[in-house]
Amino acid sequence: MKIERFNENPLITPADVKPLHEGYEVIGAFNGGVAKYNDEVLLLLRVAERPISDDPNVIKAPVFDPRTQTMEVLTFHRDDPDYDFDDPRMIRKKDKLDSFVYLTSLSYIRIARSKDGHHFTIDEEAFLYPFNEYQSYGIEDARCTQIGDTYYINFSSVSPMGVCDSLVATKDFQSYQDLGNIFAPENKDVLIFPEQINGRYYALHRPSLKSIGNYDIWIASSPDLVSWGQHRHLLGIREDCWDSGRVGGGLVPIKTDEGWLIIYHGATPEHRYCMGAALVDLQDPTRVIARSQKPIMEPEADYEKNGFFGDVVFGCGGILVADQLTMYYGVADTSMAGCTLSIAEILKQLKEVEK
Ligand code: MAN
Repeated sequence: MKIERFNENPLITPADVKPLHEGYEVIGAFNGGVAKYNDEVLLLLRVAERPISDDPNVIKAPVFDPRTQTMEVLTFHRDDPDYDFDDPRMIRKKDKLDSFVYLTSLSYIRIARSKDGHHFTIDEEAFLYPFNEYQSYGIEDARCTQIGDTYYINFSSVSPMGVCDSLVATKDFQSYQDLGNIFAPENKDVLIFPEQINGRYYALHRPSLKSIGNYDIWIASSPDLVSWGQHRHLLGIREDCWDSGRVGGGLVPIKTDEGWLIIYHGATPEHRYCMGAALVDLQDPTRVIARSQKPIMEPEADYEKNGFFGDVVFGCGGILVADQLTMYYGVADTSMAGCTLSIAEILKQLKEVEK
């Protein structure tokens, strides 16, 4: 697969973003959903801010209270025997290592704007900042689907109640209408299809299962984008494969003559994140036609392999012009990068699998 990474990569790094909070540092500007708005490309950046700690033995956890609009900062010591600090993203209880009790940063969504798709200016203010009790640990990983002149933006809302997926609608990227939580915890990587299919809206989603089952991609449909049902399993993890640990939707599904092209991320249990592709039926998107054996993109560049959480390419959106897809993707849970791919080539690779 021929991928042209932008020469300017990484396009946006934490150093380009001024923290909103005094005494905080920006440690991530990544996993940005993508919109084409008027003559600009917008990236809905996930900005992660962390309280500065001058003592390496002290780890801090920010928690936002949306009712009082105040931030509380909890302090932990690395030598505390009850807690595990091995994963820099979170603080876990030693007796419950499969989940976290606190995150070490708080994320929110800030917009980066560009006329040429390569050089971005970052808004001074947040676009989506935690606004309810489901978001006291932050708002993460926005995806954006344009339907008519409305942009539907969904994202992870994180709190002690879990990670759910929430939806807002905007027409101007200044104000938004809150449409509530569309998928209950734990669910991530929701991607709303850009048009109705046989009178219903469709979305990919990724429940994260604890007792039985895997981190697989499901598909649901809705009459109104708010109530989702008719859930079906769509794409599972594959043993001994690059996507053996977890899979989740990446870009808004792309309509092609051969079917809806699903560009998704897959990771190993060791958390190496690649991008892959699948094709589902145009009339019945619950039917999988083909799926790539090999990833279409792997972490190779230095900025993809090294960072806050290395070995991650995480596509969240793209802009399509004729056959050329410009994909914007988060790298190493740190920065944003861009690349171009050919849709025809992706389809060709998928067809080779069918044979
Ligand atoms: C995972 C990672 C983190 C994220 C939490 C909560 O641990 O994706 O980056 O903050 O989940 O969503």
